[in-house]
Amino acid sequence: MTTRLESLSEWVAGIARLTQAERVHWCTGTRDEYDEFVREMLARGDLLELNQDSYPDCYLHRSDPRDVARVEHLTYVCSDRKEDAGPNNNWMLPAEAREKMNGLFDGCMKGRTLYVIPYCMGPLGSPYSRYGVEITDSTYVAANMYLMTRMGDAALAEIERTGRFIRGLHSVGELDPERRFIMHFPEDLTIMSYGSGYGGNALLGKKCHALRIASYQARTEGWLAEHMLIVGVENPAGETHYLACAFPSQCGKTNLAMLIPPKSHRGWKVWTLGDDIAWMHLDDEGRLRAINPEAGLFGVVPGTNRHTNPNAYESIRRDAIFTNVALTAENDPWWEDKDTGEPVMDWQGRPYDPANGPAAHPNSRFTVSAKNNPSYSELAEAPRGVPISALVFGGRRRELTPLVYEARDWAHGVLVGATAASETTAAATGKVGVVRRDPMAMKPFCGYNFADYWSHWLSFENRSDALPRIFHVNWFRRDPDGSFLWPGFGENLRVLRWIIDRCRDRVDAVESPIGYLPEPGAIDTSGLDIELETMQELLSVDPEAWKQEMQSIGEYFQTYGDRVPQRLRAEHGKVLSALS
Ligand code: GTP
Ligand code: SPV
Ligand code: MN
Repeated sequence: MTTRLESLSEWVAGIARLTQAERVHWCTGTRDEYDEFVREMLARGDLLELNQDSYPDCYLHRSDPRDVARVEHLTYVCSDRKEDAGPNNNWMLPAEAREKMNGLFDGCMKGRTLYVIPYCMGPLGSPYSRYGVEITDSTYVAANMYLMTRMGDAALAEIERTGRFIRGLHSVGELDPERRFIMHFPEDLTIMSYGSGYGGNALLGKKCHALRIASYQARTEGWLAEHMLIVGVENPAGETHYLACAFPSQCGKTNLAMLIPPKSHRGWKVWTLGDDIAWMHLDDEGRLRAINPEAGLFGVVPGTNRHTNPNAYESIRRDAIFTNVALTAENDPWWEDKDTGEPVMDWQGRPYDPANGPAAHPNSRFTVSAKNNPSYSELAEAPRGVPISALVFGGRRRELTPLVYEARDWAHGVLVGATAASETTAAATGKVGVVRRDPMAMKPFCGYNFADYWSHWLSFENRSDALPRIFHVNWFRRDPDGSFLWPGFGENLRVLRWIIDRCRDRVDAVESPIGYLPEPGAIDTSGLDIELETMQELLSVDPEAWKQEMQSIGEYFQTYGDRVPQRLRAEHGKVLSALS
């Protein structure tokens, strides 16, 4: 027994018995311990050393090729009542799910080490932070949790003090997709995940705890747990505004959070607070304040280079774990659009052959401590977080959705979030490039019925008159040849400037049926090689196409029946009639 908290020691003992683990290791969270994890994985071949001159303390992990992404069809929310999970989630009766999972976990750690990982989501000591304990048989998970969360003794001490923690049980099992489930029991604050070693399926502090379970808790406690980056934008006068932005997986959160201002924007600075998850609470003045529950980045590798994301490129030059990238002849990691070097071995360890597809897996990832990021904000450690000026929803849409628009007010903003849609990406298994509804970028992550979630969002309207303004952006419009219309990446700062100017009432806007759009010329394009017509196209609203979109949204709302809040239907009705 390595804790004085009986509920924890009994749980661990029970799981050790069930799984027949050979050893139990309580993680302390020191660098020495991480180094030991790395040595063990190197010895077993779970990690490969990269070129230590060019990539010091960097390693490559190759997943089982059938285990490279989140598995939404195998992810369940097991609330007592099916309606509480909602049409947005797969559901199973809790007793049935437990029985199934206990069957899978029975004896699954024979001959293996069981790691106990106490962790804290959020700055240690913050009133907004929450704690969890993950049990896992994966050294890779333990090492990633060291980089991604505040884990070890300090978290355990706090758990022992309060007695409160989320229980997360994980085993890689046989990595058999037929024996793989990610189960959530929000009413019991428990997670059980079996059969995958991949990020969102296995690092239980991230999507399972900080979004699915936390969103359920946030609803009953009056706060928000969102799939949002948090970024600070400092102008040349030294004023900083904080934005929280919800884009679906692989739709640009990490890139926006780490943005480096283009050369044309001398004197501007961008500070990263978080790149994936935001927990937001109202403060005494009614302002929404955000903390990042995570302490590291689990970022998409392909597309990262010196021009698109210099901060990320710099962050992953040391102390990083790469998962499923390719290798060069020099044993450097390589990925598509790295812009330097060339692959000799693909992500599966085969000699590189373009006929086999991309050299790096399209969902290959890096794991690094957030502290590696040159633009990491000191305020990311602030217990009370930062006040949010604007909430921004977005998605990947080749057509329809303008570069940027603003909601008329909070309730309309909730509609804008609730009606977001995006093309599917390689972050989850399944077809890529299919437009699907992804409200608030939370389709895979909301731990309860979306209709209740929209009501919860709407409820903030009655609790504060200092709420952030709400916007929608789309960096991914394309011309008929498939080229992006907007340069994106660092140049997205130009759009953030308009958003901030709107929040400060410094700039007028054009009213449209879907919300406020920038006036012609209001987005600064100086120094950009972009045609006037392209800007017009990026900022136009096609009433006929939008009418169809709104009608399809009406049908989508129908699938949630009469649980959909009346207020949201009314907002939808207003937009629809403005389009007719
Ligand atoms: P998750 O970690 O899956 O939640 O993804 P994310 O939302 O953090 O997305 P990320 O920033 O990693 O970007 C995903 C992909 O989109 C990468 O390949 C980027 O290079 C690309 N991308 C990001 N921002 C832009 C942009 O402004 N324009 C274009 N064209 N591509 C972008
Ligand atoms: C996402 O898919 O949104 C990610 C990666 O951020 S994962 O940790 O797998 O969820
Ligand atoms: Mn994500």
